[in-house]
Amino acid sequence: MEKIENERLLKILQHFPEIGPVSEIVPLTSGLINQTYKVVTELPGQCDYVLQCINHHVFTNVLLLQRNIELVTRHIRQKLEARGETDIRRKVLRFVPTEEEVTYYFTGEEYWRVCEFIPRSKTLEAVTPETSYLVGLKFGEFEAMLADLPERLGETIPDFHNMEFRLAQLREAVEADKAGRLEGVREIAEALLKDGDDMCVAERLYREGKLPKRICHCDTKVSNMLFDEEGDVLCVIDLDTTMPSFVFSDFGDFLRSAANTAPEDEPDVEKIHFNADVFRSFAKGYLESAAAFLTDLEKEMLPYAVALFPYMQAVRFFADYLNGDTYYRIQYPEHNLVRTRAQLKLYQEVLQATPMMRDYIQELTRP
Ligand code: GN1
Ligand code: MG
Repeated sequence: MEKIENERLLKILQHFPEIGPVSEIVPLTSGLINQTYKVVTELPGQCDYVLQCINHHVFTNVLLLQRNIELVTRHIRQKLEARGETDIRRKVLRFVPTEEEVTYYFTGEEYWRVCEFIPRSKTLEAVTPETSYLVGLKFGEFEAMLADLPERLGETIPDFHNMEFRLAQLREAVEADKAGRLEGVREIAEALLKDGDDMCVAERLYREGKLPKRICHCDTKVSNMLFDEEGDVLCVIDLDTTMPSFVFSDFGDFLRSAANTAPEDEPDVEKIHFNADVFRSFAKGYLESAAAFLTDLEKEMLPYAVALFPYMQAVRFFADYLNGDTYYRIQYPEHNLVRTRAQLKLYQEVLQATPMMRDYIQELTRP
């Protein structure tokens, strides 16, 4: 890293008094939204840290964001303590206070925060049926632990997983055609809009009072979970989008990445299939820890959740493509279009797997 950049980051770190002398700051490349670094400290026995610049164009209300995160981590820590858990430092994130006793520092332009780096932990980039069972258990437990959080959380991104809202954004993008890209990809817009009504069923049931919102993680990819050296799950990370949502968010979005046989931006759609084994083991783990608080309707609608997320992601990627790539970081000019096609293909594969998923969920939830 450049010397000037390094000095700038060191200055920011000075506002977090508990951090001792730093020997190195290393960029951590992951995530499409926030800029993240590992801060290696000098003294033996002192933990390392993760320094992050919060993308406040995405998370416009940083106060609300950090309040949510503080409430969530405190609640989980209390639960872990209450059940006599050991090594809690590695099982829930801890954010470091600034000299003002808040968990973010504002430079006048940017918001920064620091959390402890969890030692001897790793992320997995892909899952096997075995690991997806463990991840299912853990995300189900995460929701279960937060089911009795007394405080109300705000929406860190308003309408984040609101399908009606995402479709409205797509319609606007089609209408405006800001980047002049619609010609030639019109059939994608049509394919997406044709299924719009079906995919908005959760929002309608919510208005009718038939579906609840609960506190969900809303970014349940496998890379947002830390494992220890033995391959056991340690802790859930990336809590930025933890907010009230349908439980479909956590169930569906996990399988969107984990049960895809190819990356989310695979250019060759023939490689994209839905991995039924990953689905089954994740569903089994998830329902083992979440079934107790889910309603029958929520359980019955889990296959819908699995279709909803590739569909929603296709809508979001495509709207961003039409808008001229203003939201997702891209690596090449057509990246968002490639991502859209890949998600659309996954959506179609999931629809074909729906009868199988229905049978399996029924089997798991039969009294
Ligand atoms: C973004 O930054 P990252 O990779 O955690 C996005 C998710 C998308 C994902 C697609 C705040 O997540 O909703 O599913 O990209 N997060 C936000 O890769 O928009
Ligand atoms: Mg994220």
